[in-house]
Amino acid sequence: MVYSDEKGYAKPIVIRNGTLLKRSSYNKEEFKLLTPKELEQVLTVDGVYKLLFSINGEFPGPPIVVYEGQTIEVLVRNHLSNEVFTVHWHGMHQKHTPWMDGASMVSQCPIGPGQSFMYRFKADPAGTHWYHAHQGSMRGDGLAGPLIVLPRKKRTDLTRVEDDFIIVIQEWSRNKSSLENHEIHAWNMHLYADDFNCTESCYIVTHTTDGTSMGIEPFHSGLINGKGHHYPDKTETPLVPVLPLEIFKVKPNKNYRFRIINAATFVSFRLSIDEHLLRVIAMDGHDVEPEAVQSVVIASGERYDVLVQTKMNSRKNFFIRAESMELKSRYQDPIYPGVVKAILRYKDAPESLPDTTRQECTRENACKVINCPNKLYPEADHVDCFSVANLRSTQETINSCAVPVSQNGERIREDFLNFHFTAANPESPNPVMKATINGHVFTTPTCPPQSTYGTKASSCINDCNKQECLKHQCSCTHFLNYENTSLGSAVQLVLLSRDGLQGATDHPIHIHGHSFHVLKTVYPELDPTTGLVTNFSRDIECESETCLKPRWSSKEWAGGNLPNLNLRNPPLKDTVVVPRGGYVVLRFYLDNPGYWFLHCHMDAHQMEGMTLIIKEGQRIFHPKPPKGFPSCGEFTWSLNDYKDVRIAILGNETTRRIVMIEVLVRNHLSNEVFTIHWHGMHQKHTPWMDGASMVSQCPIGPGQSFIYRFKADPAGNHWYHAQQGSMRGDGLVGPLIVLPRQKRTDLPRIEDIFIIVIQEWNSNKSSHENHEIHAWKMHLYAKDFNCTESCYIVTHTTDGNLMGMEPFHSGLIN
Ligand SMILES: [Cu+2]
Repeated sequence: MVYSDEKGYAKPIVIRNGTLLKRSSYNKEEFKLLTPKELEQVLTVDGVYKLLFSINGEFPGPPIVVYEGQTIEVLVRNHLSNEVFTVHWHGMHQKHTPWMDGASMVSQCPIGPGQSFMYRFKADPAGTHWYHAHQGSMRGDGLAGPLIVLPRKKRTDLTRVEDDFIIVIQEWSRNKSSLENHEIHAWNMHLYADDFNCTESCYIVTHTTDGTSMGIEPFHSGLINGKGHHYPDKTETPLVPVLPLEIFKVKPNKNYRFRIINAATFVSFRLSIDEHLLRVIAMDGHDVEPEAVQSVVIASGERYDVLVQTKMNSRKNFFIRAESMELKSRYQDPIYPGVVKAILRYKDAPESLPDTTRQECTRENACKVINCPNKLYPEADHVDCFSVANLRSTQETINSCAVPVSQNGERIREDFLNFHFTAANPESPNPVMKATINGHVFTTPTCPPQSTYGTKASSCINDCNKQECLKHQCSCTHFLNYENTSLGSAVQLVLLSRDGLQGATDHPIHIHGHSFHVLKTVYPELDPTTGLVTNFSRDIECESETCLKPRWSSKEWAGGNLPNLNLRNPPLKDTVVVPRGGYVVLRFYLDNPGYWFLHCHMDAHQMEGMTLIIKEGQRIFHPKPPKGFPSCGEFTWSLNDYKDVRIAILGNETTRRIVMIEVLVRNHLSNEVFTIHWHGMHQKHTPWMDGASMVSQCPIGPGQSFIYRFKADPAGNHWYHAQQGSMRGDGLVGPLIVLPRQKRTDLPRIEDIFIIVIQEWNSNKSSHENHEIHAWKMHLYAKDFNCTESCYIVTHTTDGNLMGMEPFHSGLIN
């Protein structure tokens, strides 16, 4: 929570006695009331100070609204100090422009700090879509926004809509930035991440009603259009009631369209409006026959368009509410789910919070819920579940996008993809489980296959065929290869989530470059009274418990012949939830040559390896990228290449021994780029080895490597450190000691040499946050933005010079 004064200086906002106040002076404890206009400009989020990414100063990013078929042109400029990213246009088919898909290291290289990239593509298909960063976990901290493509032809089967609203819903990790969360996932520490110290109590994973693990990560807060409350203990009382919620203003007896986008990194939400029905009219942008429900369950990446008819006479406020799917503890005791709220405000309603509740579901008046993650709820919940496969495309949708069927009675190519957790060594007493597809942990290519041509393209890929992937887990660049399946033909995918683990869960699976028809969804067998899973679907057989090679339990079903597929009017989607122990059957036509990501939209799973690349059509059929399309890759030069440099360095002194320093730097970070500066080295004849980012070289991207090679000169105590943003402040440093050839003779004999690396340490904030804090001139307040105990006041040296511009936290030696 920050506001900018008229001079452009940012200042924090504090909460005193339930009121939001702004600090008006940096060297006094002085606060003033925020005007309503000022409050409107503040990103209050959930009331906690945290690094977030904004697009054009907005959070979520500004909506892009266009007409179907128009050319969208977006200039993306990266103003971050260390991070790279791309922007994926979720829902867009990118026909003829596969290199505009924004999948980092698949369609393009990421956009570096200070760089820009022009996206240009056709708005197709119409509907509610969105855009988000496709690099590390950055979309979770703000790099996302709505993308609405209006149809050229209006739907005729709907009543007149008074207004069109957008709901971007997401969870919000209040303690940690997405950069930290990413590393926490990589180290499998998310189970402990609520409070590593277990100060009050340790976090234990939660479950849905059918026993599936759901809260693998603790739920902190939820946001609707960037606003939300934190509910401690998950009860109905917010921590800071004064924080604004998003308000949707309506008039009585009208129809409103809500375009709901789940931008969460992890959480599925059950969304409803108190005392109002939702009429679902579209999913992932594609029209369906209207279906009235009490709530929709929306998973990460999905979109639902609903119509809401307002009451005849009302001057009230109603809650728009969404709940996470966690309903039971590990021990099957009921728990409170995470809650997100916004307000539906009727004309002339008071400016107060609603006092409404969600419809009580009873035997006489059961609640209809669409897209439950399970087949049914326990009997006592009185919830009627309705799968997305039960919805029907409108005739218009089917006319413009026919259901894929086999041509000339040939068998349809069919592939099974199991989204599960497997171990490289399942026999070990403590096997490390990784999110995989058919046992393949995805490794990112070191150059994007879509925009890389020639021999380089194959060297960027870690080939799965060279590995033993059939017996147990392997790590490689996993492809679903349709290269030899004719373009234009229909293909079928069977997506399942099957393993013997307690940790197994439902996965929202997203396919780039396509919308697909959902022909069937099957859930595992349940006990109707308890709602617990009793058996996985028997339609599928596995070769072992790990299930690397699933197949139909009945041979006649192969090749697209599974019974009870809806081939008449199935819904079209681009993201679909695969229930644990069940499966989803989908089809699409191979009509879009290119490389397309297929992955779980739960960020942690995607990052861990639940990803593959579809190769559609042979390379010669892929549209070539425009001239000057940026490239990236490794920089590994041979000693032979270094020969000329050596000659320059050595000159006539070829007889003398010269020490060359050779360091291979590999960037294993997910989002950050950096260079290494060799502080003290003269770099004579090798000025491009100085490691000054954007002076001597481009920074080293995530997954990339770079060989530094230079002469150790002069002798003495030197050091090396990252020269990018403020990263050296968080550990990218070390000593570089160059011993002299000739010993000093004027000193006594030395028994041992010690190195002391001394530095200050900011225990509250990462270098990334500090960098931004500086950029916004907020460091004077940074000790505690809330001034909880007292506000920080700048300190001075003995002669009165300003010294402690930033509060000193800790210091470290080595
Ligand atoms: Cu997943």
